[in-house]
Amino acid sequence: MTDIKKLLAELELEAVNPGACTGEWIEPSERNELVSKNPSNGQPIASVIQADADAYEQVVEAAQASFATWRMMPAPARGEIVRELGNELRKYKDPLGRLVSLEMGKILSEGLGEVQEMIDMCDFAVGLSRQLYGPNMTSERPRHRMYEQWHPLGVVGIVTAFNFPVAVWAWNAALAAVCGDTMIWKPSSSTPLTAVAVQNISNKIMDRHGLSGVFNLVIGPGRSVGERMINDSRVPLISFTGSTRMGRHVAEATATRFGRSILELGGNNAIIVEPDAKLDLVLRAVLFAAVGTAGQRCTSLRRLFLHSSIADGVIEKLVKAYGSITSGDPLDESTLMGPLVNESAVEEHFAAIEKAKEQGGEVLIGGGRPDKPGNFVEPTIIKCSEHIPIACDETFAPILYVFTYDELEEAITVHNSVAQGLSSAIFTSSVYSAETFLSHEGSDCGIANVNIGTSGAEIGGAFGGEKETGGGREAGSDAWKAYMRRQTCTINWSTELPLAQGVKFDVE
Ligand code: UN1
Repeated sequence: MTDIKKLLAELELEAVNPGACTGEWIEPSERNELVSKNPSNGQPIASVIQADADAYEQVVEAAQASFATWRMMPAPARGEIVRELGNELRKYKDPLGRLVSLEMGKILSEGLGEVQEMIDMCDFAVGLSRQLYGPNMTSERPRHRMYEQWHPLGVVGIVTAFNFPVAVWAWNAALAAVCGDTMIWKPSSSTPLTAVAVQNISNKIMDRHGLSGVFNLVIGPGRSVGERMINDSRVPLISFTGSTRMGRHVAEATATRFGRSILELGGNNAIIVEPDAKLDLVLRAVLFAAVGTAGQRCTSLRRLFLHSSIADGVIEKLVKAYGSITSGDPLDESTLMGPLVNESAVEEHFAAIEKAKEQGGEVLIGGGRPDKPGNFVEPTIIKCSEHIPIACDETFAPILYVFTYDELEEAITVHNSVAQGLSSAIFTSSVYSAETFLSHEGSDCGIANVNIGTSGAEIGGAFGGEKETGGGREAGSDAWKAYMRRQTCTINWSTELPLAQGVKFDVE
């Protein structure tokens, strides 16, 4: 049993916490309390006073003011501060991982993994702080030099979802910080305490350097605080993780004011299993991707395409494995699946199962609600003889739709027929099948794996997807470029003024 009081104290959380911070915590004048509840039993953990318009204003002003000095600090010096943040997170990995599990409901190993993802991101950003490169181009004009450089962008708004309450902040914050941006984090209202805990940790580092206003926090409702931020022209970039419906709204709001957005929206991820696949790997990958995090990852496996020659055997083994999944307290080390985030997620889970049945799907296992308090559901497998309409929707729950196919090309066509395009995978030993899946006529997703499930990506790659997933890229590779502005510079060191394209424009 986790001693909740002790855990909160370790992370410097109170029973009631202020919900806005610039380094200094801000007490809003109105007392609008948000109670964070444990999704495993519905019990309150602690609460946060939500930010009001005044608190938001103070935070934006602080973020803008600190941008003026932060951007002038050499990037490797900013990297040094991010290195310290990574080290501090190493110290707090255990309690912070526990709090993620307690408040969000993912199992402890995944809660700890999420903090590790933050640490990895800090390490990555430290290296990057010496590599914010721009290329040199060869000029067509004599004694001219042309090159590209990158400048910090300004204040970045980071809107995160409940399912990765801290890692997705780190994807954005570590990059934005080394790029010279300051930022405002609006976490999900379902996970305010983890955000306060992370802010406490970053405050320690910034205090050490006499800095504030770089990492800022506003906790408050999307309809007031979130709306204010996405429409605020003082915030040139909004990085948004959440539903496709909200993402469309964010895209419109930012585009109207010529702001930028990074969108990480819904997925509808699938695995294709070829006849020559190593089935023991398939089984483990499917279980982790479909049942892990109770199906509440953007990368969770929702659709499984089995070649008809191996389908019956795989289904039989999967059903057996599902039967032995233990659900319960995510902090108990024997638990494999925790609860869903709230009661409406439970309702959506059952509504999707009902629709699937109406559309001809056959529930092979699951479909029920365990007899215990909390937002628990049974992980569910639904066999479908065709690609039914409900399989085109993303339901944030542990429901797996299973289909059979005969030709790989046919499976890829159906695979790509959904509106979302985040993560995808094929299991095969054949170079032909793997390369077909990875080719221009293969998977249309932002992430395409071979013999690895759809979830659990490393931070080193760019993370994100196509179509209704929003097109954004975060974390590794060159995702940092979205947090900076590009400048093309041409320098003439000759005594002439030749014009490009051979244009003559001389006065007598
Ligand atoms: C998300 O679900 O929003 O690839 C992020 C993964 C994790 C990140 C998921 N590294 O499953």
